[in-house]
Amino acid sequence: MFTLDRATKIFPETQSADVVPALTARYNLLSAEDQLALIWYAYLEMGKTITIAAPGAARMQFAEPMLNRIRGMNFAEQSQVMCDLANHADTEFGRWYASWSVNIKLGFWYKLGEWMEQGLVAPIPAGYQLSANAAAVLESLKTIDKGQQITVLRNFVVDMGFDPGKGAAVERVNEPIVLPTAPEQRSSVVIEGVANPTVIEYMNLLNANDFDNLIELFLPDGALQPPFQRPIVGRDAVLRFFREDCQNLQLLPDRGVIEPSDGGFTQIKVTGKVQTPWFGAGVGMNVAWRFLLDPQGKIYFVAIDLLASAAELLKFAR
Ligand code: 45D
Repeated sequence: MFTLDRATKIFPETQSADVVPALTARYNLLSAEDQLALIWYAYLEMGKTITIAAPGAARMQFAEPMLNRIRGMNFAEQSQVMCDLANHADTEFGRWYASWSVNIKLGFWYKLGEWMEQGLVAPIPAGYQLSANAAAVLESLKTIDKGQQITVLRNFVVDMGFDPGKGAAVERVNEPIVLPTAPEQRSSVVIEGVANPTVIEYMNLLNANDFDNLIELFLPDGALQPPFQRPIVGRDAVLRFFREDCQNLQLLPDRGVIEPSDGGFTQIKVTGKVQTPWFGAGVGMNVAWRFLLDPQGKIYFVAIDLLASAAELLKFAR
C-alpha cells in the first residue's frame, strides 16, 4: 500500500531550504585552507548576533584527549591537524573524530574556536585572502536566516574527519543519555488544527527526552527522515538516532492539518519552530513535520523539513 518512497512524498508543496545543500556542495569544492577560513569568518559574523552555549563536561570528556594533544603542539602542527580534518585525511585524529557523535564534534570545535580566540591554538593567518569562490559562499551564507546558517555550519562540522567506510566496524562514541524529564515537570504542546494523540505525544515525549516511550509510537518498520538526510528505517535505528542526536531539543509546533489518506492511513502536516540546546531561544528554526500514521495511529513515516522561509509556516494546500 504505502511504500517508504511514496510516504516521503506526502504534502509535496512543502518547500525546504534547498540553499543548505547547495551551499554545502559549493563549500565542498573549496581547498581545506579556504574552508577553515570561511568557517572562521562565518563564525565571527554569527557571533555578533547569537551565542553558542558551552557544552557540558559529559560531552567534552570524549574530545578532551584529542584537544589536549592539539594544545601541546606548535602552530604549524595545529594548522596541519585542522587541515587534515577538513581534507578527510586518513590520520589517527581523522579516524578518532569520525567516530564521534555530532554533538561531540561540535563541542570539539567549540573548544578549538575558544582557544583560537585566546591565541592558544593557531589562528587563521591575519590577512588571509579567501578565494573568489570562498568569498562568494561566505556572502551567500550571510544572506540566509539564522536557522539555515547554523544548519550549514553543522553540516560542515559533521562531514570532517576520516570515515573508514561501512565495512569497517568503528565503535561509535556517544555522550551519556540524559534522564527523561520528571513527569511533574513535563509540559504539553497545543497545535492549532491538530488534536491527534500520536502527534501530540510525539512532541511531548521528544521534549521530555523520553525516547523509550517515544519509540513505542512507531511501527516496527517505521521511519524518520531528518532534514536533508535519507530516512532512518526501523525502530532500532530510529531509537539510536534519538539517543545520539536528539537530546534536549525544544519542539514548538504551532499549527497543522489532518487529512485522510489511502487504506485508512492519515497524513498530518504540522509547522512550527525547533530550538537546539546549542543556541536555545536565540535561534528558532522554521520546520515542518510530515506524519503518515497507520489506521491504528502508529507512525509509519515522519519527515522533518527545514523550511525555505517563514512564509512556509502558513502554507497548507487545500
Ligand atoms: O573549521 O522531530 C572554527 C530531529 C574554526 C528529530 C570552527 C528534529 C574553523 C526529530 C570557527 C573554530 C533531530 C530530526 C570550525 C526534530 C572551523 C524531530 C568552529 C530536528 C568548524 C524536530 C565552528 C532538529 C563551530 C533540528 C563551533 C532541526 C560551529 C536540529 C558550531 C538542528 C556550530 C540543530 C553549531 C542544529 C551548530 C544545530 C553548534 C542545526 C549547531 C546546529
